[in-house]
Amino acid sequence: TRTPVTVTVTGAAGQIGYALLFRIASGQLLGADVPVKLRLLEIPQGLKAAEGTAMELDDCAFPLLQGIDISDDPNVAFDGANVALLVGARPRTKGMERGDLLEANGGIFKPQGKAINDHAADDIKVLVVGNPANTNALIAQAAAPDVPAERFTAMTRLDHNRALSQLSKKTGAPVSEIKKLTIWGNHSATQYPDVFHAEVAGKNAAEVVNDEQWLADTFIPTVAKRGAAIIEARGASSAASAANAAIDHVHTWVNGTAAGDWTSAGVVSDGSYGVPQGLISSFPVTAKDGKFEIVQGLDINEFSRTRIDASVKELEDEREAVRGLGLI
Ligand code: NAX
Repeated sequence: TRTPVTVTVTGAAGQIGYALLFRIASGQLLGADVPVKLRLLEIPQGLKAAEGTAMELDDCAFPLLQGIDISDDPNVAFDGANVALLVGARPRTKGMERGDLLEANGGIFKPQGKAINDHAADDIKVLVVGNPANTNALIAQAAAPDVPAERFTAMTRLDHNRALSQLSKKTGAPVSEIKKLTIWGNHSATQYPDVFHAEVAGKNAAEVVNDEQWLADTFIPTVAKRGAAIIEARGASSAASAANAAIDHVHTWVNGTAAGDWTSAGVVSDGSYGVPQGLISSFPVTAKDGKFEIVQGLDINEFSRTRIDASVKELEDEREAVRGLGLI
């Protein structure tokens, strides 16, 4: 039998946490043969609800689940962690300026980054889900100088999956036949879902669609504003689909991408495609042997260039703001 993998989930009592924990414990995150230990991190007000979720996890009698610990102390929750899913964050409330939002989240992600630095296992992999995800990931990464920077990632897989679904509806091809879609930039309304290198049943997706107007006026805004549309319809933000994307992100990171395909993830830029080094920006990535790699050498047309640059500019502004606040 394999040694258990320790998975720490922050914001465990929240709605994404509730949709995520049962799937991790059932083996969907790492594989049906990998035992897991769960560590739940919550703020003091969330501890009781986290205990309730832990009771339900017990009641599932998952064969792979080898223990659940709950804490409000990051130093305890990240101790020995192999995978950390940073879901808990400070949401934007009415009248809150962007600077206030970044500062409030800095107060969460800086100490969590430090705790990961000091206590996590050597092979720690971090996925930041809590918004603003890219910049929160940057803050945590900057607070963890002893951890290789590429172990800190931000989630754009939900955007990727939303784009797959929209393109499938438009073309009539099943999602299984759509490859090489890319989300570029920030997980925000400026993100750019790119179909120019994508394939639909082996053909170039942009040629299959053959409708730049639809791309600009329907596809891109539908994907970028899907989160708001879910809130409008459901009265609450995306939870099960966000948890599903977090599962996909880590599963791909650990188990690799299929030959002839790639996915999207917020990873530390190496300067590729004109994205300033060190920013955590979404790129087309492959995964192999537990490492993401940015797909190199794609031609970026004018349509894409403008949109990638605009989203990257927003990330640069966020980086400037958190620098100004002394958070990185
Ligand atoms: P909830 O408000 O339901 O849950 C958040 C939980 O985090 C709460 O239980 C809260 O007590 C806890 N928490 C707050 N500060 C904490 C801290 N310092 N340490 C540990 N726990 C803490 O939010 P939920 O709907 O679960 O969403 C969580 C985050 O995911 C939000 O920031 C949200 O914006 C973000 N999302 C990111 C997405 C992405 O694609 N990257 C999509 C879905 C989602 O909107």
